[in-house]
Amino acid sequence: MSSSLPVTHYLKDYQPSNYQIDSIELTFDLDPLATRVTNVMQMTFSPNASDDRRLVLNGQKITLLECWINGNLLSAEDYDLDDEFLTLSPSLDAFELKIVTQCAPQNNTSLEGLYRTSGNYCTQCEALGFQTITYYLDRPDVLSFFTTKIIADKSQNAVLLSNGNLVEASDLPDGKHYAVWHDPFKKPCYLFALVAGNLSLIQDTYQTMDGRLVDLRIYVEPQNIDKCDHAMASLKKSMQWDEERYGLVYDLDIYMIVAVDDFNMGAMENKGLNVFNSKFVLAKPETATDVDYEGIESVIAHEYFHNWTGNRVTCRDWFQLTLKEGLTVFRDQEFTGDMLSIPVKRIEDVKRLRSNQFPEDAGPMAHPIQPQSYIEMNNFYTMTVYEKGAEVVRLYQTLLGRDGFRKGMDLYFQRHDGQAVTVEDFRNAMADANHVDLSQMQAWYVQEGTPVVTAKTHYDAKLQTLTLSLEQTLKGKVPQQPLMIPVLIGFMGYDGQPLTLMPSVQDKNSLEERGDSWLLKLTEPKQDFIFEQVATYPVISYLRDFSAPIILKTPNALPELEVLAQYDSNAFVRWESMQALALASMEQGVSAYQQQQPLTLLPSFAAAFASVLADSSLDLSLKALALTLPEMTYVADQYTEIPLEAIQAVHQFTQQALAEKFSQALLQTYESLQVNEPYRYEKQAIAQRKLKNVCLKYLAKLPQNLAIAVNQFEQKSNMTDVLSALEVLSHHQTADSAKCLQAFYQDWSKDSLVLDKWFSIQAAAQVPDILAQINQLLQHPDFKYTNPNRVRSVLGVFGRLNWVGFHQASGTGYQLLAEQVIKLNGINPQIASRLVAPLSHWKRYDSGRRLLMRQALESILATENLSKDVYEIVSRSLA
Ligand code: 0A1
Ligand code: ZN
Repeated sequence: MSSSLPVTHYLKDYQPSNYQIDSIELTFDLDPLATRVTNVMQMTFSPNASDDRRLVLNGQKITLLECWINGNLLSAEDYDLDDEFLTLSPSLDAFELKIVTQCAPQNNTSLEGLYRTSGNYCTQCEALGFQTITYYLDRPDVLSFFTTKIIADKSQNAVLLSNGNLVEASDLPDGKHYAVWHDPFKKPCYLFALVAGNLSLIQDTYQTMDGRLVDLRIYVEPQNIDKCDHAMASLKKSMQWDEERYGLVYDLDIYMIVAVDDFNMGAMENKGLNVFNSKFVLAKPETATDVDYEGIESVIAHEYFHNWTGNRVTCRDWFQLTLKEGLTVFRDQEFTGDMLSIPVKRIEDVKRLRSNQFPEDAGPMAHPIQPQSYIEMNNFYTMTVYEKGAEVVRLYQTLLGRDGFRKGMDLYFQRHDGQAVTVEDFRNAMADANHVDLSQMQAWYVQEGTPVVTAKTHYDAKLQTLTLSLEQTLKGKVPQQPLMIPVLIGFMGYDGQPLTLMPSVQDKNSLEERGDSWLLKLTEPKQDFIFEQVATYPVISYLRDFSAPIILKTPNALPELEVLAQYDSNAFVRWESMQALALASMEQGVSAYQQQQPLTLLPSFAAAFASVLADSSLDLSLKALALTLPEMTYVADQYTEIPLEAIQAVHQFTQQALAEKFSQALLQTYESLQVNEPYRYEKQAIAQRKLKNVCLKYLAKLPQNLAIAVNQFEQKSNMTDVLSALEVLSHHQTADSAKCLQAFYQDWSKDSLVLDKWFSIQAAAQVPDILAQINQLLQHPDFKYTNPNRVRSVLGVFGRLNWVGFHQASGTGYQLLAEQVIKLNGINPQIASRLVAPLSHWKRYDSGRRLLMRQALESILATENLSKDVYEIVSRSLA
């Protein structure tokens, strides 16, 4: 760390800006090592509570060349300049401020601000990157009209793009040319973008529901021009969906997407000019899997949806990030559900939430969806802000219904179009549009941790009443403010027949009928819900559709889980019950392992597995999900101190035992799903591939079946099947496996996204000498520290997905990760800091690992010139 401790920023310190920037004219004279930026701003003083006249502009890593006020050049005595701020003391209420600076995009490996990727120029300004381009009031509540002139060498930069509409373009002497773009919508600077380079494009049009034609363009490197069709189709579907579902229409005449190879995140919603990680644009059947196709469809939708939820209505300050991200993730989830399958999407989202967000919320980085403080804002683009944020938005829809939610959205836009607002503004719009009091929802925004709800039942056979008691706790305690938790439940007999039960009269306010379910509204720390005229004790289906982001402890035991897994009308609960049975099986396995008893499958789990496998009425995607075991890390989450070796042994045993026990049925299912059709990204075809590859994974646990995987690999039908085959082979160090990996490299070494898959598969492999393998990958000529996708494909995958390899008892995995974090800290702090997470959960492991993980974290903390990004995560982890 540098000598002074980094500054913490607090939500409670928010103050409106004392200056506004009415318009900004930017001129970029692009040069790899000396780009000159001229920034002319029309400023007005707008006194805030502090009564301060000083104008404090943000600016970092740029060289100030000139500064002018109303045409007068300032001298160094006229301002204060340090590493972060340029402070002026203007005496006028309205004036023109002109600032000329220089920067070197070629040397910018942080991929924040203006940088180079594959020889092209591009920008990334969210959250606070604009201040590395020019001096500015870099905060989302300062909205301005942007005009951008780009001047560049024409042969190297045929394409010159910025936000809004092209207003002028022409050639200049010396082989240069320029373009001027004007954005007619006021925006915060984090939505600014510039792209220049030699790019190819595909074009299409979309006719909006009010009859305007929008010019749609996707720009990519020339070699990728054959991989843009799916992205374009996804964009058009998104535009249509947002019109149909929310009445939201696109507002500019042009919508551009640019795909770049070097990008820290998934994509960025810059107004009219989205910049995407190429991973979320490029696809053709030979190169992209179903998961990639779905990822593209949903990220394209996500960025498109931001045009209203984020851009037209933006955030007052960065603590409100979930206002745009939680809402936009919710919208993209709903979109994907509508495009593919609502229950499948719901289950996938819950899996993601549980395996990524729940641990974050239980670890040292836990924070509310509206964080109250940060050191480095970029560290708060988290699963909590995004995914839990989306769950909280979903709560409004669950409580108000789809129509009520839509009314709230309408009012939100009516009130706040063109403004920078807060999560309270969103909640008030939802409440006011529906004439309800939603003030209790506030607790979801400010309290961290996953709520635990414990359900208990009492059946009174004489009175024929069933009392269901729900009790909520947060971090083991009664929450400071009880949360409003909607719990959707249903009833059935032990024969699987649905039952209709009626609540007692006094419960009517806290209960709502929803189809064949009841929505219980838990608002107190503890609450009883009473049902009357209950002839026999029913099976209760809890938390249908995962109606709240909680951990629900139910009294359901194996017999109830078996009934639910087989008969529940709710697909989520059926899947959940299968998971619970699998978990029960593995938990008893862990105990057996610890007592050195032989491992067995729990009979009720094996029976349920058999019946799912044989069920011909079940949707194939749901079947694939039901037959997939919970991940080892999910099993680990059930323990206070993780019994790693036991979980690994039991997980391995369970897969093996199922493969042996059901080899016939699995093989039959596998073969029945072998279709000789060209790849289509379509629900049924996706489901078939998914189930087929789940079967393959089990089958490959038996050595005699490895040939099936080799055969599937060699067919080269599509990347989904090729990669699934390669993945199962990668865990076996056989000649076949080596041959397939080699062949894959030969085929794809020139396609960076496919090559990432080759790196990932090897980084995730469950092989004994994984450390040597990781080191080899790091030394491979195609490994690049400056490319985030490549780094994630090795180090991200190793730390997050190779649970057993990373947690080797010797601690070599921890050391390796720490060394790599230190190395990346100097190259790209955002990427370095994101790699730390797997070490941060050290307190949950056994004493040996605990010590080694802590030492690894301490070695990072002891590094000189540690970035704020890494410092914040490591210091919180060690606290
Ligand atoms: N707003 C983008 C994600 C994003 C966030 C931060 C970035 O740099 C630090 C880049 C992109 C989204 O939600 O899609
Ligand atoms: Zn977003």
